Amino acid sequence: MSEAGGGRGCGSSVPQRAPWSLVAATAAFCLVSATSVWTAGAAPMSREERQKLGNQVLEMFDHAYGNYMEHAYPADELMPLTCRGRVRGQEPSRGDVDDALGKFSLTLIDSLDTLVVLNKTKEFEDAVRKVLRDVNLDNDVVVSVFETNIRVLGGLLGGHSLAIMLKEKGEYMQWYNDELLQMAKQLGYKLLPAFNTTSGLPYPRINLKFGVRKPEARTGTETDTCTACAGTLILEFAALSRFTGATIFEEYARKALDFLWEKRQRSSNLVGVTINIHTGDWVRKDSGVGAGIDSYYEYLLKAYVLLGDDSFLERFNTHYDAIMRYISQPPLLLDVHIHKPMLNARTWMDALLAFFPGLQVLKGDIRPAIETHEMLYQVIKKHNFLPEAFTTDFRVHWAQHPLRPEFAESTYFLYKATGDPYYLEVGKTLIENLNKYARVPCGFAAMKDVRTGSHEDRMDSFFLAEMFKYLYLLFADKEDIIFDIEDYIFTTEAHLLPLWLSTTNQSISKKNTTSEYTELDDSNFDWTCPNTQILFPNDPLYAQSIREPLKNVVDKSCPRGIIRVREESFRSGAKPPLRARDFMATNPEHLEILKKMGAASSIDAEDGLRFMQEMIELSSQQQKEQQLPPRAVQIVSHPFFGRVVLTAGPAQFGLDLSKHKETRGFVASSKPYNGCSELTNPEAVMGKIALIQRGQCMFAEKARNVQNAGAIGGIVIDDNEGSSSDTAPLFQMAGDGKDTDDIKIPMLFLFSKEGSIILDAIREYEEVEVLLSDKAKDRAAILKGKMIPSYIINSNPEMENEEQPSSENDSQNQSAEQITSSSQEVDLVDQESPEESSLNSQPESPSPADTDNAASVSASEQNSKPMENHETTSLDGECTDLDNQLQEQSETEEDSNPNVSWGKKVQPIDSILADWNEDIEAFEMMEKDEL
Ligand code: DMJ
Repeated sequence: MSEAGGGRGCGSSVPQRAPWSLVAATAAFCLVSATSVWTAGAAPMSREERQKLGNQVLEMFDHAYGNYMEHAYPADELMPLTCRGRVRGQEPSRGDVDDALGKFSLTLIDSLDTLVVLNKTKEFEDAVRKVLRDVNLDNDVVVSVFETNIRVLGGLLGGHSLAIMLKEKGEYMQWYNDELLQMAKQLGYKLLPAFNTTSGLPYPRINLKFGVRKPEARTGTETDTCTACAGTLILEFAALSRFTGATIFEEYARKALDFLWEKRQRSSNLVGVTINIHTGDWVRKDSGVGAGIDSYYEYLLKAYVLLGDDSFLERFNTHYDAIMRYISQPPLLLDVHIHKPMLNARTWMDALLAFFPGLQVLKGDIRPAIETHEMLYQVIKKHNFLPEAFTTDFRVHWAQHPLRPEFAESTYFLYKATGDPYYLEVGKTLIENLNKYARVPCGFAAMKDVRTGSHEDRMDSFFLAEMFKYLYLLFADKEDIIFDIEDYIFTTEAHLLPLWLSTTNQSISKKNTTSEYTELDDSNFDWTCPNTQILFPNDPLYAQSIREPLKNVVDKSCPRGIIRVREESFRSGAKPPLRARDFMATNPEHLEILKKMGAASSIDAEDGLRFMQEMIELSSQQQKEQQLPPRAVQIVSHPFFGRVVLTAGPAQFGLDLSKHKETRGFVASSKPYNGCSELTNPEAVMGKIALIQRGQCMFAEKARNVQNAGAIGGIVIDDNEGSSSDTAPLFQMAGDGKDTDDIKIPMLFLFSKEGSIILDAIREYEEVEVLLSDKAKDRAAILKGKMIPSYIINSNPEMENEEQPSSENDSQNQSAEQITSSSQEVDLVDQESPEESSLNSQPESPSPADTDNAASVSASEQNSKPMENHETTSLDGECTDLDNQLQEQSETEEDSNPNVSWGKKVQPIDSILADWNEDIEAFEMMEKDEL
């Protein structure tokens, strides 16, 4: 262990030792001590079961990595639905997401140190040889500086760190001569031109061959970057400098960090999401701990851990204090405005913030970490995965989930700190969900919509770099890992850098530090001292006691910290404040209260502020509520067996699938196909789900005609050729302006591309059975009582290979008899939840026919936005409508006002409320008019 640190004192009760020693070393201590004293709460997990889960993680990794190597390498990433490599330029552009792809075999490099952690030393040796033989870093391709740094530079350095460790052990990598480090250095020099700005903040993108600003570079005109993009370099750059002795990298990364620190909003000590790299002005002044900022905070604390430089700890503590003061509303973490930190900037949270509880563990602040983690876990339990964004009342805001690892990361660190077996059970659920819902024959596919269970043809490299590491480490004992993990620090991409770097080539450490530090008095650190009482609780039920009150938080309405406290005080008899949801324009008392809200008292002011916020939230909520969520059409007959899930639009009439059991039936085309007159083939659609073409009459008319013919449901297929839910926003089918209560059957809408999958399936297999539901069903439930091939049931991948149809023809020729003869009766007669089912529904290995079908499900890689999310375009990019509204408002404020103190909650509310006075007057006018 490095002797780094001796950080800022936190009062006499806390040792003058860097908090990082509370990271690896003490987390391990907690693990040992806590498990040995564990007496109640979650039942301890036996070593046998932990090993079983660890082995499951290994098998899953093999499935992901093996398919990448077999079907995608040397491409950057695997497309798991079409089972091929993603090559930039050969697929439709996905915008910024593609900036991670530099034609440098990204997934292989990102996986290097995972191989060693998972004890796959031989495979690591092979992988390193492949990187050295095949990877070219001199491609004419524009990549993200941030992504290239954390994934590729970090991957090479992590690989190098473990290669030299193995070499020293004397068995593997004996031939290794720092070749990965040389590549890392070459890449480091390629990234340096990005720093050619007066501020020292890097350009967000660089051309690997031509750098920036040359005409051939096709980049260098950008003016803005995200805070995390500029502030997540120090670990990799400092490691590169210290490994090689070339000081320039660490110097550049330090300069960028110094600049960000200088630009923090001085009264709130928060940073915004994006900054102008030339002027240093904040472009987006909202501030949270998720997208756009996350790893900036992470790297300040970890830079202190790795480099032992007090200034980083001091900066981190200052920011942390501000985060806990303004952003943290346990269990929520809500973005605020840097100039008006009492004002929430959003009513939703993003999935990237799930790393934060892990960082809080490293910091030693366990209680809020447990609370936020528990809240996130409940969201996961509701949707199987953490949606990219979810509202403060835990509804899905952006339904995608690209298999992000942040929650697994926090689970691992919380387990290390508390030793509470509860976190092992959490990890087990993550494993089960990945296998149940994301596993496909050729890897693991990102969720396109967690509500419907539909997939995207994408498996990001971070899934291999991070997810499998954290899950494996969660269940591993010390002896399961061939080196001491506590000698390393995890980068934001979970690459491992050795802590001994802190004592190597230290000469550069402070050379370029431009900031001056004012001593902050201890009150600034109330939130931040690692509290040994909390970190090493004697009470084995400590974590459980914190989780308990939050058990049902997701099922109830959002518990906003400030509101909760206020409400408690009103229980004592005083009149409760007027809430937006109760407001009635015709109630004079309400109008009177509203008027008073603009008055002098800070309590009234607070009520006024909240009322206005709630009004905004309420109106956006009401808008959303008029929109029904998307539905799922799942093909359940042979050979699909539930694997093909199509995202469908709902109807404002007919059976509501969210309230009723799903409808299952064979499909039949209606005649006439447009369904605009009485059907001429009622015998064909009777008892079936009718397929109808869009157009020529109202949706409701089509529904009535197929219902009259005896259909049990209807699917309207778009007549607009080539349309797809991948590229067009879904919509709901409206009624015809008349009473539609007579329509009793469920009706769903499919775009042409999705619809043609069903039509093709009919051509191919004649009998096609589908399930119409609000969410794709677990395959175990679908297959209940069915005769199914054993390769579907059997979870052993080798068995899959033995029994799967070996070619397209084999697959297609497989008759019903053949299926029956090689099948097992699944004896699950009545409805049973997927979780209860003993059927292990591992998917079979791919056959070309299967993957073709899967391919057409997600043929386009455009990110589609589910209906609920019409305002959201990108987590890293633009804001929501509400964001923009509030942002515009805050942009009129001065950039920084050192005279304003946000230290006390009451004071700023008055000044914030002044901004709302006009609105309140407008309200009064409006009410008068109505009266
Ligand atoms: C990873 O690439 C890194 O963890 C990064 O800091 C942000 N998140 C992605 C995975 O979600």
